[in-house]
Amino acid sequence: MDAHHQVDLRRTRRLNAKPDRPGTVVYWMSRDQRSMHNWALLFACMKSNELGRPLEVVFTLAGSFLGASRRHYDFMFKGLAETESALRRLGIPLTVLTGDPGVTLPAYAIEQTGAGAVVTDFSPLRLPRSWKTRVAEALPCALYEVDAHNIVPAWLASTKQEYAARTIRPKLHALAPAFLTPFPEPEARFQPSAIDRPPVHWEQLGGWPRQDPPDGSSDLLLPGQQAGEERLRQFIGQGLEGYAVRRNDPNSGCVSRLSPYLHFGQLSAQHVALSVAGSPAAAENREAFIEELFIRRELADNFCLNNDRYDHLDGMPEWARSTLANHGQDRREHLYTVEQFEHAETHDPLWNAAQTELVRTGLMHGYLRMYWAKKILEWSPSPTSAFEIAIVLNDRYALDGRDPNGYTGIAWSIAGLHDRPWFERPVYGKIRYMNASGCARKFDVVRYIRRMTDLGLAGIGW
Ligand code: FAD
Ligand code: FO1
Repeated sequence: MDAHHQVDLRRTRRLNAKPDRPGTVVYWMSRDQRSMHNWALLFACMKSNELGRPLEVVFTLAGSFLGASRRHYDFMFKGLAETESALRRLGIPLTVLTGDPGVTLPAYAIEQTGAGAVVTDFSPLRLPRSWKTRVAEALPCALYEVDAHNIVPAWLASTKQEYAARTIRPKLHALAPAFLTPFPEPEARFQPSAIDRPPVHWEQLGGWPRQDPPDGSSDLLLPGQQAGEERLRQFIGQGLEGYAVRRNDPNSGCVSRLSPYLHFGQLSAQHVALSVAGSPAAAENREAFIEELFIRRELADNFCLNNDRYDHLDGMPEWARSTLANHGQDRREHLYTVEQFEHAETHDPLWNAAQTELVRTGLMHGYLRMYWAKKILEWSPSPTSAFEIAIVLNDRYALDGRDPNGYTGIAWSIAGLHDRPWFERPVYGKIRYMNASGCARKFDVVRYIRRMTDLGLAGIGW
């Protein structure tokens, strides 16, 4: 099998009406920062063979990206450096351009490569979409977009904003047999000739924020494709078997912690899904995991792709905005500023422990993320400010922040997205409520708090 015949063209779409020309093929890598299991790279490879021209990869470093801080750039650069080496072994150079991608990418493609076709990966977020609109316009050749992130291409799964998991699930399951297929082996090959480009000096790259936020830690997950593969292997060996029953217990170690690798595209969700599906774990665990990785994750891309206001209260369902407005004047028992939230200075030890986990490790367990966001709603002056605070803190500290999953998770917790009205209560209105005693029924809250606070970082190992 070779890449030539393996890329389903429904994974690709044109972003302008310009033709391919004789010239280098550029893969403008953004969301899918890996050399393996990458349909955008495979399609670019296919184009390069078709045109008989070399292939090169370009990453546009966009200065400050949606509140990202040093921990994110460190994670991203280490992963990209590994990808650069792997690509070089395939005869494909990787170049980094610094500045506004809407300007730097077309200038490079025209002046340095005489590009014949440009291929990029897909993101539903507004910022990368706005870069692409400008690049599509400025290029003299075709710009193709390939959904290398989702198992089912987001534009094929559904053309409208879905109501909930229950409405997108049958659509995704119907398309899964066509798309949840193995990757060709070997993957990227056959590009006709290599071009010579200087290696990237990652440590010398400028134009990104070097500061970590206060209280940050450097003891984070190991970045990169290989570290992601290792984590996947460990999870399949040790955590997956408890996933269906114990995933909501933050002390159990039964979640994958793969989200940072998936966010930066250091791992392919399709590869993860195939690995889990082929594992010896019990069906209930495989199915529960694939429900999150496939259905919930692709529902989040569907939401951001089809709702430009994915990160604002005014983009939320009508019933939720109206119930929150009805309770806008309700008395809040506690009110905190963004700084108090940030420094884990609330009256609630469980909330503070969850915030500490986020700040120290760049991760927060998924069950606590819901509790964390709902309490921000309860203790903020308005739902609008709660929405903003949750996004700022998530994007500043979470290694997987600035992701459709994050905007969707916050919208679900605070503004009823993909959920239904519940019993009415103060502040929340009909938004689903959560409290600490509910958490205590699910897991050993005291143990979790002790792990996050008393034991400090050394005790946070899962
Ligand atoms: P696992 O349970 O091992 O799941 C495997 C994968 O499935 C995850 O890596 C993720 O890609 C996907 N997944 C799991 N749960 C969800 C979900 N609820 N929605 C969509 N995809 C899911 N996820 C992010 O990737 N980035 C974020 O910034 C983010 N912020 C969130 C904020 C809030 C308030 C909430 C409620 C959820 C947020 N999520 C976010 C979704 C989810 O909590 C995380 O994806 C999950 O906790 C990551 O841990 P894991 O990899 O161990 O998950
Ligand atoms: N993608 C880029 O193409 N250029 C960047 O400079 C860049 C920075 C960046 C920083 C943090 C982060 O979490 C992601 C970042 N990405 C960058 C990746 C990518 O654009 C996003 O992950 C997706 O758009 C999310 O859908």
